[in-house]
Amino acid sequence: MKEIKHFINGQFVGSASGKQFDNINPANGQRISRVHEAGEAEVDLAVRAARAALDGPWGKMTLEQRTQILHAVADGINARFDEFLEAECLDTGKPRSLASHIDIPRGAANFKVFADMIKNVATETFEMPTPDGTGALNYSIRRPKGVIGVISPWNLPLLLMTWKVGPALACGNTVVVKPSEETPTTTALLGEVMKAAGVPDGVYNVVHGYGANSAGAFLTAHPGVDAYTFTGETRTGELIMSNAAKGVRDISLELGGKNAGIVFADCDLDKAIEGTMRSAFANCGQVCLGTERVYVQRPIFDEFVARLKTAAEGLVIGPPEDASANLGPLISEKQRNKVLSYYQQAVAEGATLVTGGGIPDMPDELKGGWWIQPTIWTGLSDDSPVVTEEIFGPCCHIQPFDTEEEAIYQANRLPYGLASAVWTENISRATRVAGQIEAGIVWVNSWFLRDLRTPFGGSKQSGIGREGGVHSLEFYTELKNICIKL
Ligand code: NAD
Ligand code: 6OD
Repeated sequence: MKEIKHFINGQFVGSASGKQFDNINPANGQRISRVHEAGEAEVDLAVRAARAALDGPWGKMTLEQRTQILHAVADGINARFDEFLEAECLDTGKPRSLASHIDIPRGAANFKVFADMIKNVATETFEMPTPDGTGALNYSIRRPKGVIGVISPWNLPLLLMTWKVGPALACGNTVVVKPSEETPTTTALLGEVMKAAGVPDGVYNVVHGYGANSAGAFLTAHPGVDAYTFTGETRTGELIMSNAAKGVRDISLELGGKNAGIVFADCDLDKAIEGTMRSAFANCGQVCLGTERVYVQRPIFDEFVARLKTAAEGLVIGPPEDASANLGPLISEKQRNKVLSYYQQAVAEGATLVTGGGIPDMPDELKGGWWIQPTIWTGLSDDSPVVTEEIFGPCCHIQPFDTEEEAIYQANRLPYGLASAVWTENISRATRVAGQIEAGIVWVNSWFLRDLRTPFGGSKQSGIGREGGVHSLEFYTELKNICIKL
């Protein structure tokens, strides 16, 4: 049986305690590998290695040397594209068509884009008059923040981990990464790529394990970490934030959402259906930016519901190796139980079940997997937990609205504020509505269209801080002003 070990100071090492856990394939419930679970000892070794590399070879490299190495990391991922693809699909069960277009290419791009960004973004200079007439010159320079703790989720494992590791390393930091216990493989594989690309030992470290009482908690309690960047549930973010408060460490939190899609009667309906299909069902609904609440203007409500139903029923449920499949399983039994409990609650509360609502009948060899039907409801009340809580499954509730004000009210009434999608061909309306939605990202006539130079993050309980473009440089560096009296 394949073993997945920690990657500490450039070496793959097992846990001193011998503790291991199973990594399960969500498509069939079978074991893929055994994963070493880090204790405090391994986390401490990883943090110390990261500190030594920061004070040593990595910290002494020129920007040009560092960014060349990060380009080599991106090239290394691309050179082993099929291995990364296979590993990501085994861990998550997601369709190959999805991972080959999004997860793996973005995993590589995250290194190149931020290596180029740090080389090309200027800092500030201010000339200043002084009473003696000689003046002063202020200029600012960026310095790495230090050792960064990166804690990542399972839904887009390589993409979301490198989205943080790429800019962190580009800015000259070193990292200790704790990937999700559900999806350890590509984060481990990246260790091999880092080594081959010439990344000095200790710059990129990986410790595996769970959150509470395990690697995640040990990492977020370790005093040797200077800042934490986290993607995951809002509740976990609160815990990490309180740990980071000790020692006044900085945090970047990308958390949960309950995102609204707003479909106006003047939209291009083909585009709105295609976009809502992706935003509700892509990655089996396990995308933080996904739309679980769809508000449709009354004149097109019935047609929208009928067309989304037809499209959802056309999704092909199947394992990654099935080239026609566009809906994989959920990540785990726990996640499926959670999603199914909302499916049951919706029916119990009197929802109209438009489609889905249960577990699909799968062939014998896939019956052990965490399959689930894409599901659409109408008719729930505003305060139903199905409409107010993040489900993170392939489902949405559709509700009619009449006025622009009502749609904006609906989008903003929950404590989350991550993303929204607005569908209208009226540019004035789009601009007006997008400006009033309380969310970090609003897409107009699209969804999950990403330009890595733009700010990304959530408002309200969906997060703290922005990453992407110069905003990543803000988080991963200390900006220092130097004032020279002339
Ligand atoms: P999660 O919070 O359960 O776990 C995320 C990571 O945190 C995992 O590595 C986990 O082991 C670790 N962790 C859990 N408890 C911990 C603790 N007490 N201390 C330290 N680490 C701990 O989230 P998940 O279930 O893996 O991911 C799904 C969630 O992530 C959803 O809520 C989704 O909306 C959110 N998400 C947000 C974004 C975003 O950009 N805003 C992106 C993707 C996912
Ligand atoms: O595209 C990104 O950079 C990003 N952070 C996406 C997040 C997706 C959430 O599931």
